[in-house]
Amino acid sequence: MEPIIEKVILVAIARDGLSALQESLDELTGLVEAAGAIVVGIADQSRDRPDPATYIGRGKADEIAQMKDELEASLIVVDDELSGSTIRNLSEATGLPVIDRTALILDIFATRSRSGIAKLQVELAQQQYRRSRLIGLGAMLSQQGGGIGTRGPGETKLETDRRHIDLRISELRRRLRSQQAVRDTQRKRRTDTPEKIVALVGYTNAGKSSIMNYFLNYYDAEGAQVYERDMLFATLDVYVRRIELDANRRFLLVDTVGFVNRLPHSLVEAFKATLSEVAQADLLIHVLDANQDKLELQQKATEAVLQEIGAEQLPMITVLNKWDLEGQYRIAGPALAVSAKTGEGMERLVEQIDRALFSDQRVVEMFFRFDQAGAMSRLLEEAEIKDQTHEATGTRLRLMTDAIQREKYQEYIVENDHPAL
Ligand SMILES: Nc1nc2c(ncn2[C@@H]2O[C@H](COP(=O)(O)OP(=O)(O)OP(=O)(O)O)[C@@H](O)[C@H]2O)c(=O)[nH]1
Ligand SMILES: [Mg+2]
Repeated sequence: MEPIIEKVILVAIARDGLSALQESLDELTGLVEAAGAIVVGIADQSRDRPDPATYIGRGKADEIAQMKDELEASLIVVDDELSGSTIRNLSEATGLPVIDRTALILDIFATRSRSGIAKLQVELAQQQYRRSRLIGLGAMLSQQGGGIGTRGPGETKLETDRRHIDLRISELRRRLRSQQAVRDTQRKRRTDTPEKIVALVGYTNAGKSSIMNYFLNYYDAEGAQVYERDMLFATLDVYVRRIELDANRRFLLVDTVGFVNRLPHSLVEAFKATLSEVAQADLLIHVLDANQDKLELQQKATEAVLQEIGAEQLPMITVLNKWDLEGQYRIAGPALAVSAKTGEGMERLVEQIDRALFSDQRVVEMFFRFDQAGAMSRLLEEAEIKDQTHEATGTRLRLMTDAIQREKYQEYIVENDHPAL
């Protein structure tokens, strides 16, 4: 089959102002390009809520119908998740096939997945997506042929029969369960000899796999290097490698799939097994691309997914990667500047990992009189506050501390014998 280079018109509505719209469109453009297509036009519209029939208003849909030939457009990508009937209506109104944001992301995952388990997870997400849109969508998709949104593992023609899809879904679930059983056995073997787990998380293309490879090189670890590439969703599976800082201090480093804004729920759901490695970690390293002015948005996108998989409370070190490049954008909270390329900052990252994993972290209560504010502010540069109250003679704090800090600030500790909270 000839490769189809789709020419895409993006369709979006501005609900939360124009700058949010622009950011969302920039990300969507990146996703369209990651799917091997190009953007030839944008149709956006300010409105509070989508038109119930055609998402954008009828007039705007007519405009697209008018301009599509001149732009040689072959596909519309809508920056939202749509129902089957909205997709059909918009398609009829514009004369172009329509896919939504979710189908686009699923498509990228489908063309990128390599391992058996990732392929099964992607297909499960795709089948569930199709099943919930059968009404209204079927006829349109089958006309569409081999373009974006219809590609999938082992999928040549669209199965519009719901019963057929249901059978396929249970088959995929069964195969995933048995693959998962193999992984669980591997994991159990790991937990029998308890090892700390550190998981790399972050927006796609931030440099997680590159950091993994830096560690593999530097600590001469066993196991192959992982795939790193300048593209969205280069990694779609879980890679676990053992890193030995020295004979007594070792941990398992986990590299996995990157995130984007509004990662489709069906995909997160299907990737639960993969992402459970993250949820079970002892420590997260949140990797941000410091060369991106959008890094705070990317940080939020990652936090949202962490929340969805129940990993938002885990201890976390945030790193600003690609510090060797010009951008050097920062975030509000504490973060460590590093470069997986040059190794800059990596020593400090290892120190922080070391401290978080091996130095007996505990919450203690301390009291600082007002004339001890200097000592307090020194401690606050490195220890995380859980709680603070201002009293008549000073400040009472509950802090997460390590053994070194407790030793150094011993005189301020008021209830040393309390169990860790
Ligand atoms: N200059 C520079 N480039 C980097 C650095 N770290 C990673 N890169 C580049 O950034 C691109 C993405 O890196 P990956 O390690 O594949 O990113 P990832 O976070 O694993 O991405 P996904 O697997 O897609 O989620 C690659 O082209 C890397 O070579 C860095 O510190 N400096
Ligand atoms: Mg990767």
